[in-house]
Amino acid sequence: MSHLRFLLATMKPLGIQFLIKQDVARKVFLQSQRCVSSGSTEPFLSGSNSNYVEEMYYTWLENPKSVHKSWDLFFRNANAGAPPGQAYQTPLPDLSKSRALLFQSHGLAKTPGQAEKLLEDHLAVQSLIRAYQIRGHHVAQLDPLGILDADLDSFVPSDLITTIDKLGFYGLHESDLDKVFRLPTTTFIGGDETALSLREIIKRLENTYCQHIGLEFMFINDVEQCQWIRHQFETPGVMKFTNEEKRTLLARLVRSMRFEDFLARKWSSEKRFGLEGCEVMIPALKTIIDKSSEMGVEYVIMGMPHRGRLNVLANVIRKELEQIFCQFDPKLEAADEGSGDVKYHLGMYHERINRATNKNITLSLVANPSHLEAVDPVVQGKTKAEQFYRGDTAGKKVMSVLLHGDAAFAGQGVVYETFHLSDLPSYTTNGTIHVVVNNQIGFTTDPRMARSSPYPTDVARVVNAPIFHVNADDPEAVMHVCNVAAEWRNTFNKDVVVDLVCYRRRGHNEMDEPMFTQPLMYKQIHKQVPVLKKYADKLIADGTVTLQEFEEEIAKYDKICEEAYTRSKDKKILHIKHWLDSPWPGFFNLDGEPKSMTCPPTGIPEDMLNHIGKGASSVPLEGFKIHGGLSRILKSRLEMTKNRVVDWALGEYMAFGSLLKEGIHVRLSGQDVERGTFSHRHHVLHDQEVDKRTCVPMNHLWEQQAPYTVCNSSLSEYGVLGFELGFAMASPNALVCWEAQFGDFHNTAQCIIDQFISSGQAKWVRHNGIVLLLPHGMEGMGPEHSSARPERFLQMSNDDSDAYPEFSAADFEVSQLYECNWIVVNCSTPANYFHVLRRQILLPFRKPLIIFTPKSLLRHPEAKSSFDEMVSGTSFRRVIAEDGAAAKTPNEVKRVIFCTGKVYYDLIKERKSQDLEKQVAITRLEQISPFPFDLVKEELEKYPGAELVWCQEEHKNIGYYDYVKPRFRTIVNHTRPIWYVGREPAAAPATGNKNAHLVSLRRFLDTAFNLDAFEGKKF
Ligand SMILES: Cc1ncc(C[n+]2csc(CCOP(=O)(O)OP(=O)(O)O)c2C)c(N)n1
Ligand SMILES: [Mg+2]
Repeated sequence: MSHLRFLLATMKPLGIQFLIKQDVARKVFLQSQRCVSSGSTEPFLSGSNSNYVEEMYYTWLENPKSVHKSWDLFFRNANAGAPPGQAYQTPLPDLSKSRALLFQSHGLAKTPGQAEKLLEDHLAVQSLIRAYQIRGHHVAQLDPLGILDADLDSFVPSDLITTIDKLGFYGLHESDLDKVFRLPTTTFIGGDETALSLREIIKRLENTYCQHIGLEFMFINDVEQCQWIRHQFETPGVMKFTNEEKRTLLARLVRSMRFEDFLARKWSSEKRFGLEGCEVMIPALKTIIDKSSEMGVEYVIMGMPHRGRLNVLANVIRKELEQIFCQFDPKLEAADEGSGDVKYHLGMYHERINRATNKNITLSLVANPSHLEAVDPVVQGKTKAEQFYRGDTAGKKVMSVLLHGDAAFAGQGVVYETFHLSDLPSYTTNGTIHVVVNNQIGFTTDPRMARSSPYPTDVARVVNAPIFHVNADDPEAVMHVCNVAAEWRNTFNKDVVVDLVCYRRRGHNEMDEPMFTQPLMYKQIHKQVPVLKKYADKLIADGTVTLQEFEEEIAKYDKICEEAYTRSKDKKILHIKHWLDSPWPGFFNLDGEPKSMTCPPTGIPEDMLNHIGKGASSVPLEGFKIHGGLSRILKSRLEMTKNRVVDWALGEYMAFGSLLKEGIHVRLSGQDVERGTFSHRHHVLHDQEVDKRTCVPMNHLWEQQAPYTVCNSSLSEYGVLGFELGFAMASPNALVCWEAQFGDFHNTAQCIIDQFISSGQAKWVRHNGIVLLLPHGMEGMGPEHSSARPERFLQMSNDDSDAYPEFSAADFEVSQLYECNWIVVNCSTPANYFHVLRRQILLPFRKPLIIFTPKSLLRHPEAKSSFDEMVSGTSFRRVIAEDGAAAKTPNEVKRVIFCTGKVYYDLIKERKSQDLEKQVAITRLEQISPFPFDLVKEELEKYPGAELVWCQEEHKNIGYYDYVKPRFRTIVNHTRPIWYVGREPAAAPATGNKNAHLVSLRRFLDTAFNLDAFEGKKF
């Protein structure tokens, strides 16, 4: 103890903050714990109490008034260096009413011994209160079936078990139950009262923490937020609902339940992933929406899995029922292009009046693939974009709601990646409400086999999101939790989780037999009275509704369903475009078609190039000191501008800067994109003398311009690419680019690429113009960092290898682009990169654009473009044909080498060194897919007698060869071979040995210019 006091005594107020930061205070108490066990001079500091002392001490450090006066005195005295045994003094009695009661019930604490007991008992009660707040959820009755433990653990904390046990644990006795205790400021169970009997304290705590709501929030590192939650749940009478509210809740449950019943009656053998067992989810969502609308939210964007999706469409979004029912008709023909999707994946967008608030509300449910949780970051990106375009920086008008299944929420890593975006300035949506349909099963797998964490929701703890578990068979408890969740989001703009602990009345889908695998659980489920009946019985019993009213409500909704069913029979055609989650008003014509089938030239006036070049070379802020190395880079940009040339970075600058002037928002996101992985971009300047002072010159280019967002992302591909895809969904008038650090890392976002980017339009008739920048190239850097896996993107391209497209020459390019699922390019010049970025916006429709971007070419002296290639009238060149000596005398050409990307520079160097410029033509494919059949054909016809070669630096089974080969053959009608030159097939995309890399390069360059290499070979 003397050690503690010594250290306490030395903690002068000014040093305390420092000590807290250094965690010295904690160590002090750890030491004090050791000291007190060997005979304490402060008698109340027994070993078991020292934790409380520590707790008190921290609380006192934060705010001396927040602890009991006795503690305040003690710590003050200790701090002032009071000798052993004298730091504690009995506080002067408070004469308030409750205090008087308190002393009455304990007997007047006149002597130090009595005072000490009083203090100890208070400490015990305070700890007890805190125990409920921290661990009460372990005791709460969360499982409606009453057979499972929502936290996967049947163990009940010993300090919260029976009254006797817990009293003993805290050194209290039954005789203390009627004693009155002053309540600490960290509880609201007293309401207006500041002291309560221990019996009442326990009763109220059990009511709050151990009934049908289990609260997890005490891990939050913010006292104000903890206090807020305690206030919302502990305040006596806080869960009272008016009769009107109860009737609305019942009516919503009727709709939810009867909708499922109706589907089950009409289509008993169809999969629909019904909500039975969690019908309360519908009123829960409606409550969240009502409350949020009341607080000013105008647009709610939702993402959800299969379970209950049709019900959400019908009863939350309010899609016309006949539109839903007609989807069950297998004979219905789709009117739209594309392959469409099953009914429980489609999205929806609906503007309507919110009946509870009489305000306008827009609801959007984002279409999603089967891949559980993949839609999470997409929803967040779309939400961010909608907030951004409305200037809703605090998320007061637009919000997202994400629904999850228990197994998926715990199992899918993208959930974690999405949570980690939640507080990043360029990615936050200012709080998401997560609702988990925790039916305590994932397909056939028990929770104990599906996760290692106690709850499926534990992932949310990483961002300090409060988690409200609630028994889904108690609709009022669910509504209270949802109201609080909506208010939480509105108050703190942070994520929150509502965990609806429920069950699944049927199998995974309606065709599955759950008794195969969960026999006991399902025996119980078969006995389980549906929540609607339970709640209706309750309301009828307490007179809130009559049986007749209840039955009328049911009959009314059944009639609505029947009538819609009849109408649905008349529907002969299905329009997927009626299920769009993100309409783009005005972008297409009224039939949803592009307004034209042309693309204007993408070049810009020379003075604009000059202006942007100067902007890219200067620092627009006064007194802003940049790094010397950067000054040199900016100077070289100015030089280039004067010389009318651009390198890669400047070409990109020209594209972005010009689009901004045209009112197009540009957003570039990815790991380290601000500087650029290869230190070439430098879009954010950092003051070398003022910490965190930054400047984005791109935002100072024009007086009137769209904003430019460039943001370093978290180290996630799946989450961030999904997010940017969602951002790009919101508006066609934005260039949204995601850059991978190296192209190969895109495969950790493969699900977004396969499920959304490549196939999104075919499934959901939804356009998306996202741009993927994937650094790619064999540079001897090893198997990683080399290949962006072009073969995979090409393999997923939908243009037919065996059919020459039947478009007219004039609109070949645009028509082909319109038909394709995405565009894959590998530009060899900065000018072409500039054009392809601009074409992305100038096209009358949107397609995803995949660009394999260079690494060494960024600084290659020859990879520069003249302004002449970028000025008005110029355009993106899908093919850059040979225009040197070979092109002048095509009949003398022996070989035409087709290639793409960086290898072109190796090839021309080699050709020059071998003096073969007349014999060998080299033509670049800049757009690989859709394959530029028309332009390649022109080239082939130009050199009728030449041998055709495809040359790539990638291994044969990697890269482009498998894609281009059949297309070349189609053009020549299989009359001429297209020989392969490149690296041998390999399992790894590149060697890790620099020398081996150079040897293989040498080898294939030799073959490329060995004009006898293919003599006598068959094709
Ligand atoms: C990424 C992914 N992996 C696997 C599946 C196959 N699958 C479909 S539903 C399901 C179980 C989902 O359980 P849960 O998240 O608890 O939702 P519930 O069906 O219980 O509502 C699985 C594994 C999938 N759809 N997505
Ligand atoms: Mg489940």
